[in-house]
Amino acid sequence: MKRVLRVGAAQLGPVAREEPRAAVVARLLALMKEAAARGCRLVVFPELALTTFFPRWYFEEEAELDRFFETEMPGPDTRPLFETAAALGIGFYLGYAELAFENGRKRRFNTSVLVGPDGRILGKYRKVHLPGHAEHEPWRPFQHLEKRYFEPGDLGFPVWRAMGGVLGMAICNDRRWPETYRVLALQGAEMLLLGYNTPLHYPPVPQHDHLQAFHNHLCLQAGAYQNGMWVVAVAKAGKEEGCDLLGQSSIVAPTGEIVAMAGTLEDELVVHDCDLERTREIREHIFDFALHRRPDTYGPITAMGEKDGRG
Ligand code: CDT
Repeated sequence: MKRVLRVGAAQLGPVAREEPRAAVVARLLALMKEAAARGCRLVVFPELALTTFFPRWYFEEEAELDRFFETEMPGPDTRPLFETAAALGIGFYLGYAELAFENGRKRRFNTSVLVGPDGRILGKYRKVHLPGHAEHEPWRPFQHLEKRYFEPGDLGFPVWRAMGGVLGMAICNDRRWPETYRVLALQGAEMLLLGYNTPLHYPPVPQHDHLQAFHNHLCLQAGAYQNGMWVVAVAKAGKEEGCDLLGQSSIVAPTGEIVAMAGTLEDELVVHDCDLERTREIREHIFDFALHRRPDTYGPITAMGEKDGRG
């Protein structure tokens, strides 16, 4: 018997630095309504979906940085997303910059939430693998200051039983790390929801620029196949403030096949009927974890060492 979750991957085109939240939310609402009209029960938006990809700038003033962050979710600008989701009976994943006040201090995370079809937050994820650099590097044509502007996520990789399946979340650079998928798969995740902002130009290793699209699919397809899970990966795409961002928003089956992909670098919805039962084809055979894994030999993966920069 099939267990189908119809999902929409809601790619966004560029968001301008001065574009107001309300304008972006209007774009997200249009995609959400289209997803609901096409029968989706879940719609996935990109990483840091409410603003331009601001880590590309070095800000001297904290107030300049603060304006890209949300102090509450939902807040006044984002509440229409939650209300519309509830009215339409559709769940969603949304990436945003989170400013939290915890243990008496300001904390910043690159965050996503999973919202149920009743408009209530089911779960939160904070990006674990933060790429880029912490100091201003003026030699770069644009910055990638995620290590300056965010703390590494402190919530691990939880899974949620929702919408008839077991769902996990990750954000952008997390998709390049096999541990992300495996930790989720070991908890039974059947589908990974992931938003991303990937510049085509990587200043430290420009000889890889022509491989950005290949590396994107390489990671998504390997992660899906080796862990027998669906992957819904959604880009913010196109030329954003002079920086070219990869598109290619994709839905990948547990076999590693790309079953749907965006064809533009603009706001675009890609829909697929994901049969969550298909995870079994992989997990009960070639990658039957209980039968074939040898965790007794994998110790160095979780041991902290000098090469982690934390040992
Ligand atoms: N947003 C994000 O994580 N982007 C990175 C860019 C490459 S590393 C500077 C990515 O992994 O796509």
